Amino acid sequence: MTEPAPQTIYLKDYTPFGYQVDSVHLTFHLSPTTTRVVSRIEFTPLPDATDKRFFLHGEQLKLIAAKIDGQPVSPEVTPQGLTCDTPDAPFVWEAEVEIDPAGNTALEGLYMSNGMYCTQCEAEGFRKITYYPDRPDVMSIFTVRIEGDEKVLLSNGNPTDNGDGWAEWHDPWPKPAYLFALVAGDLINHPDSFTTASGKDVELNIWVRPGDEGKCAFGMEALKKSMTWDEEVYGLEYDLDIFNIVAVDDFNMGAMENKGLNVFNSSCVLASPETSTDANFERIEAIIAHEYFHNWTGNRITCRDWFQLCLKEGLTVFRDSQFTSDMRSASVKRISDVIDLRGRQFAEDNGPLAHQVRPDSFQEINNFYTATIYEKGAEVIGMLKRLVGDEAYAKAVALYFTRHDGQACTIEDWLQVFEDSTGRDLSQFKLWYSQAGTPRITATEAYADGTYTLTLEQSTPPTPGQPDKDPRVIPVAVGLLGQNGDEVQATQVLELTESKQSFTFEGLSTKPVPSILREFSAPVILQRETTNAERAFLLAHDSDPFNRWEAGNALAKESRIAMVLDGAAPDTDYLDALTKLVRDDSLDPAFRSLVLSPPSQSDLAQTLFERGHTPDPQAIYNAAETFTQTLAEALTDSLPRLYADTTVQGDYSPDAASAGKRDLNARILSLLTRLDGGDQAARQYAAADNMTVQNAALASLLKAEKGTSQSQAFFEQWKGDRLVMDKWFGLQIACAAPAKAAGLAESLTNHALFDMKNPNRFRAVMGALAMNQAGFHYAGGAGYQLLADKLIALDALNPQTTARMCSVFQSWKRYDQPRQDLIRSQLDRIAATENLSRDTNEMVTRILN
Ligand code: 0A1
Ligand code: ZN
Repeated sequence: MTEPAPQTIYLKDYTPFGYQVDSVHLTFHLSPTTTRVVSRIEFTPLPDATDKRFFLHGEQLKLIAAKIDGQPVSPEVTPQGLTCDTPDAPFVWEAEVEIDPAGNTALEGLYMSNGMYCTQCEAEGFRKITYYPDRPDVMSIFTVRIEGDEKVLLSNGNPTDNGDGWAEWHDPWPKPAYLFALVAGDLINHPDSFTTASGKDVELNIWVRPGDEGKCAFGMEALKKSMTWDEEVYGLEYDLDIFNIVAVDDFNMGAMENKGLNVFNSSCVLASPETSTDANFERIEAIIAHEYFHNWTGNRITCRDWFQLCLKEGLTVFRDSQFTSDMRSASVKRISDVIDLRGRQFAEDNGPLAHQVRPDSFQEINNFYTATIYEKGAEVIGMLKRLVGDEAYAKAVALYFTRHDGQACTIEDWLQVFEDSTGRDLSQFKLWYSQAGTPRITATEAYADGTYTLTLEQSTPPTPGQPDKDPRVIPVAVGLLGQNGDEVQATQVLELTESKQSFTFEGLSTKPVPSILREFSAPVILQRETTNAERAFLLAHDSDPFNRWEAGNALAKESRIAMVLDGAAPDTDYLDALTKLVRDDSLDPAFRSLVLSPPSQSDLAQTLFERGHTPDPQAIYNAAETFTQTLAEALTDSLPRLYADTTVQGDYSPDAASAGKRDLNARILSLLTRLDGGDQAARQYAAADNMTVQNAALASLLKAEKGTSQSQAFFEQWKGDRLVMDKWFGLQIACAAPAKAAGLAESLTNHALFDMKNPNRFRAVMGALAMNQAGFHYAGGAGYQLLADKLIALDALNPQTTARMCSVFQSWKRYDQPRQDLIRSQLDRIAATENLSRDTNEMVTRILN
């Protein structure tokens, strides 16, 4: 059993802290197993406080001494923190604690990674550094002194002084403790500078371990582009003299926006053509932008409490998507985002882990860094912008920054600036924050006497704790096409506010073909009786690139579903449309590649389940294989030409156009490999001078069970590079045949380079297994058992990463009884583990219920 019994925290219980924190001074005496942290904190009691308790959070700390106004005190200490009697007037709290960074495998608080010290304080890690009111609404000015032997000693804000073995930092901007950071190590910097729009010079650095300095240039360019973009698009400038980024190998998440000192998982910042794929480059650019944008949406304006997490995360994801759309192709970004949303957020919203964009209770906040908070949170911002229009959005956001700069805010504050600046009542819109679940929209149509009527009905299925849902306001972007494919009605945003509503379009000479939910204007599931002929028509003619892709995606899904359910052959009309499109050189290669990319096997499983069938992962896999083989054969004559035409010549560049071409090239290669037995892939592998083409060649070969020698060569070439080794581990499992995936994953967990303590490596192996749908769900349950074994072992070391990975079991109830029984027994086994963490306990309990 977990000790102590898990406690649920409720939004409705929010009470402000009864003291103001006027200043914080911290001194760190670094030592791997016995770091001393000395704090000197000025508190002022708030006269009107409802809760006057002086409670400071603190976990896994050894309290050496505590004083108030210089006098020793003996606080009452529990495993969660301490309480102490305090004066009624302003006072100074001083404490000295001892912590053990080297023994901290949970990677929260102060820990060590490859000999360097680093911190991760979001959400509640600061309480593992010293006693403090560790809550986001307590903001203060921090001054930090670090004493240690390391060459580089970094903290937030601006450097103020340093000497041999010490450095001091001062952050002039009030911040909550979750934005605190410290880094100390023998690091090397990649320096640069930036002059802000108002002429302020900012020193920029990316700090890495020696040997990685050649992998910083791309990240630095991304940072400077982000700084310029935020000035140009949002009018937001950087506000310190220095901006530091540090690459860390052991990190639970992608990166962290600590004020002036962003800490990055090294996989999200280090890039070079030889070691990183195009997808890595694009992701790095987006994450650097995301963390930088947090400086305003998150840091200057933060969250009142953790229930408001989407306030900073939804908005910042929305902003980084806008950035990527501006830097690259907006339509390709939108299509990729929707694929991602459906794959991760829809799965969450339609299963036992469904929760609101603003939850009203949790046990462990770390379990709520989810696709719902982040990606659906961003969709909600996108809908708001669509509803009020671009200009009104800009005005409201500007008001948000002037009204709330320096504050810890709520969703109510955010919506209020829109209400005040537009005069619009957003009470119905607010349901997007309080109701979980993905709305279904059913569209029906009628045409008579030149008038086309579109009737939309909305409903949202029950989710845990929310059986009934009210109708929301949903922006549905619609355009109409004439019979010849011309647009007869430009995109119009319909506002669906009732459970059922009709919209009319007049003056049409013939019945139009509707293009509904253009740009995916709302995160809903659109249900509509339609034909494959109409889908093919939209695939050929729709002027909205998203819906054009969507039509192809629907055709792909319907064809596969017919193959799975009826044993049908691949749909020939769809195959014809696809082969035509792939050969159409007038189309953007990235778009062609997206149209060629198959619907995910998990998405197909969910669709089958929603239509009342029990999905069989093996049958879905077989259908995918048959379809791809048939497509390859249908393209036999064109593949060599297509391969040659999409091969990018010259020096590698990660720009969007080259990356799109290489992506299409990789898909062509995988088709070609089905016909030539891997000859072309082997040649490509041998000639590869960048990771994108090397990785694509190896993937094609492994999929064809032909890549043994190349895989060995890859290992020999890259065994000294942790990030490339993650690819090597993951790719083998991703490409493994269903019957072999679990066994291969198990043998890789015994490999000398497998490291449970490194979250990237753990995810590379176990995450890849869970993503290999047919392999993970292979009859017999070896995959489930292996994952449960490893999760149980990891929980004792790193609860956060364990708990996150439990979510791969969330869709278990869609499968047949034998699989459900096998999964349940593994979940029960995890739940019964002695001393299971609060993180994992909460996840498993929610998944089981
Ligand atoms: N705020 C960061 C993500 C992050 C969240 C939690 C962490 O530890 C529990 C670490 C990082 C972001 O959105 O980038
Ligand atoms: Zn974020």
